[in-house]
Amino acid sequence: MLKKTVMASAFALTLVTAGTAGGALASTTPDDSAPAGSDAAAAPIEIPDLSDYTIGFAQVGAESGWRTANTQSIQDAAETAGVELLFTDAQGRQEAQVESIRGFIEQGVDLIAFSPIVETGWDAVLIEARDAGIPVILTDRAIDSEEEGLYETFLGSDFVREGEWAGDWVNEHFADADHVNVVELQGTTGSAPALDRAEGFRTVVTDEKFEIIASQTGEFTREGGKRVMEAFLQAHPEIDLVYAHNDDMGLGAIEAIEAAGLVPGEDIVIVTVDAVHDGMQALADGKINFIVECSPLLGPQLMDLAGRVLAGEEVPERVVTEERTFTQDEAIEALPDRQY
Ligand code: GYE
Repeated sequence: MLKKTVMASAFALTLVTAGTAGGALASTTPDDSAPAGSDAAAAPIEIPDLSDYTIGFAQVGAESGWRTANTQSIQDAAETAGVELLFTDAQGRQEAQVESIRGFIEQGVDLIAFSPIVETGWDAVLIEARDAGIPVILTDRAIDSEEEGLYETFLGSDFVREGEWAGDWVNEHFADADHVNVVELQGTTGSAPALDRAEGFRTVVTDEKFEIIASQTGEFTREGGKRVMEAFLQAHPEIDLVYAHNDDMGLGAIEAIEAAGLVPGEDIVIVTVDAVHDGMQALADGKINFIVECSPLLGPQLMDLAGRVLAGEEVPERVVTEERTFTQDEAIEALPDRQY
């Protein structure tokens, strides 16, 4: 079902700053070095006047705090650009997302953007878009395809790097430990962030003292994280570390840990990804121990890239969002100005 959002009048060349910690800053060259402890400088992103155009955006759903902030960012930036935005929510179902993309093609939108729920299974519909001459931009999540030229650019985080940063902290934190029992709450099965965050973590957490005793999807939701963590706690009396692929699942795990009479952040160390407000609060409160940021504020950059594509300009094939990590002290400092 298409929810049509008719946007307010256009503002030509409105300047929008990308925000404070982890604002959506563009970089075409991923920085593999360890993250700086301080905020990246906010670079202004120009949102172009797109009032002559219609863009279809097929969103994943509303599974997490991250997704809510991402949707808001895209809708706000579209409004600033004055573009007519056709926004759909697939409620986590790939078939629904494919259907909305087909709907956008039928309606003859000028550009399609979407965040692919899972990595595979997009060739047919993206070939249809290409045949119809409609450019596609991937935001947030990547696809895995042999087919060339299915999209103009992919704007989003480097999820492998996020997993590596989580793992680097874990290595340091448990430097003196003899044995560490790890449980992993994975994101949506087959999604780019779940696959890559699992991979990045394993690339750096290689010492044999670390044992991943359980790993299961919690679907990126709080409820899923809680349910899976309850089962983990029943099956495994000795859990030292929870690595959750997002804050929401980590927050669900906290509920399960507390219900089991244990103290999250002390009895069981918790590392998550996203750095949304509720996650940052839990970090500040000592219930989460470390968070790797994943910025959802992709709207301004998406409008910027859409404008360039629609103007027939070349755009980089990959635009990586700049991110950082947070310790407890850094979360306390960053929380008052946090945008999401
Ligand atoms: O980390 C998670 C969300 O694709 C980066 O999806 C996104 C992930 C994010 O549900 O919270």
